Amino acid sequence: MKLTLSLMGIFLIFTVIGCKSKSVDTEVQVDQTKPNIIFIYADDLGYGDIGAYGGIGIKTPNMDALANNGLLFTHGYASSATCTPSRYALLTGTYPWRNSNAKILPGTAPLLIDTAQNTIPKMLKSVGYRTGIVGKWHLGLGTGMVDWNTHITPGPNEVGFEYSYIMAATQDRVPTVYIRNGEVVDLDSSDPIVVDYDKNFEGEPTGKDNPEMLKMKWHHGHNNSIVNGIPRIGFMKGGASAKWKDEDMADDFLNEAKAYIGQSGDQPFFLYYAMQQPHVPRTPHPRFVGSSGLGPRGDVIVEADWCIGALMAYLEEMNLLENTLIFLSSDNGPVLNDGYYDDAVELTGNHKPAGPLRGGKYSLFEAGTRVPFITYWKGTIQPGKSDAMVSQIDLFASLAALVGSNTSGPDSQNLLDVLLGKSPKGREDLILEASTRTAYRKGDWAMIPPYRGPEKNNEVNIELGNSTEYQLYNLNDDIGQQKNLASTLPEILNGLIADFEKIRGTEYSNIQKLELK
Ligand code: NG6
Ligand code: CA
Repeated sequence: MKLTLSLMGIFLIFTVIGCKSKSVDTEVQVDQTKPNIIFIYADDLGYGDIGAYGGIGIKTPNMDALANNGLLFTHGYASSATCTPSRYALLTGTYPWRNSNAKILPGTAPLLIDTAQNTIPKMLKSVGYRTGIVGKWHLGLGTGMVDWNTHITPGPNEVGFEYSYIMAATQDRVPTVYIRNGEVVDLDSSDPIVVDYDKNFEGEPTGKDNPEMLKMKWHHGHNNSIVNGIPRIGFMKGGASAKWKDEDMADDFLNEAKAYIGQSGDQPFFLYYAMQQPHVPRTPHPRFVGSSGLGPRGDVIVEADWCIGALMAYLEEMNLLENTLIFLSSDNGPVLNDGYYDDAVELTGNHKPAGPLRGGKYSLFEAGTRVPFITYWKGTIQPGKSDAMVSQIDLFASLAALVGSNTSGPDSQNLLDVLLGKSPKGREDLILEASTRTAYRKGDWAMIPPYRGPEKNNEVNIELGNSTEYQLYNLNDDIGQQKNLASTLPEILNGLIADFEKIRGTEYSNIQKLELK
C-alpha cells in the first residue's frame, strides 16, 4: 500500500514536471532585456494623418491598433523637418545641426555617417543583435564618386547594419534601383548604370523635354530623367533590368522585411523598416488605387497601413509579438504638393495631415517635426497616452539602457521608462531643426529665433517659420502657434534664448544679433 502510494507520488511528480516543461515549450519566452526591436519609419507622414491622432480622412486601422494597444505620444518629435537630418539623428543620437552636411542629399552624395561614429545598429550588434535595414536610406553612399556597377561602399553595412536592402535616396531621386548589401539588385553588367545630378546623358529623354512620355506630371523640380513614366530628380542611364517598379515598392520592402524577420533564430534582431510612403511620387499598388478617396497620397497611406498590418500578422504568426518592441514614427511632417500633380491638395477635403499644428514639412513650426510617435510591446507596454516630450534622438540612449549597453550618441537622453510608459517625465528641452535653421522647445514653450528668408514656400504652400522677429508660443493653450508672445513676455523669451544658446551656441541665425536689439 505504502509502496503504491509513493510510486503514485513519483508518477504525479513526473506528470507535473512533464506538463510544466511542455507548457514552457509552447509559451513565449520573453526576454525583457533583449527584445527584438523594429523601427517602422514612415516618410512625410503627418501628425494628423492617422486615426489614432484624430485624422479623419484616411482609415488607418493597423497604425491605430499599434497606438491603441501601445503608447501614443502627443509630444513626440523627429529631429528635423526633412528626411536626411532626421534619419542621421535617429541612428546616431546626434543633433543634425552638428553636421553641416546633414541636409537633403542627392542620390550621389557620399555617406553622411562617419564609419567611426557610433550608431544604434552598431550598439545593438555589440550586445548580440542581428541588425538589418529595409527601405529608404537617404544618408549617402560611398566616398564621392559612386560606381553603381561595382560593390558600393561604405554604406549601411559599414555603419552597423549586417543586412541592407535599400533605395539609395528617395523614390523621386535616381538611381531608381534597389541595393542589397552594396550590390545593385538584378543589374545586367552589359547595361551599366551611370548617374549625374548636373547634366543629362546625350539622347536620354527628360521630364522637361518629353512631357508626352509622362504618366505623372511634375509641378516643381522633378523634371530630369524619366523612369516608369515618372520624371525624377537627377539623370540616370542604363540599368534597365534593375529599375524598381514603383507600384511594387511597398510589397518589395514588406517581403524583404518579413524575410529578414523570418530568419530569426535564437539571436534577437533589430530591423529598421524605412517605408517610402507617403513621400512623392505616390504610386499605390493597383489594389489600393482609390482606396482612400483622397487620391494617391491617401491611397499610399492606406497601403502603408496595410503593410504594417501584414507585418504585425507575420510577427504574430511567428510567435514574436511578446518579444518585440516596435517603434512607429515619421521622419518629418506632412506636405501635400511636393512636386508632382497628384491631386493631394485638391482631394484632401476635411482631412488635415498636420492635425491642429501649424506648418508642415520644411517648417520650424510644430508640424515640421511633431509627428506620430508610438511605442508598442505586447504584454510589456501598457496601453495609454503620454504627453511627455520625447524625440527620436532619444531612441539610442533609451535602447542602450534597455539592452545593457553604455554607449550612445552625444545628444540622446535615456528615456526608456518614458518610452515604456513607466514614467511621465520626458525631456526638459529640445532643439528642433528645419533646413539648417533651428528652434527651441522647453516646457510648454516654443521659441523660434529670427531668420531672414521667405515666410512661406509657395510651391509646397507651407509656412516655414521665418520672421525677422523672435517668435514665442505657449503650446499648452496655443497649439496652432497663432499668438506670438515674444514682445509681451520678454523675461520668458530671454530665458529661453539663453538656454537655447547654451546648447546651440550663438551662431544660429542669418540675422546679426546686433540688429535684434
Ligand atoms: C526636395 C524635393 C521634394 C523632396 C524633398 C526631400 C524638389 C523641388 N523638391 O528638394 O520633392 O524630394 O527634397 O524630401 O526637388 S525628404 O523627405 O526626403 O526630405
Ligand atoms: Ca521625409
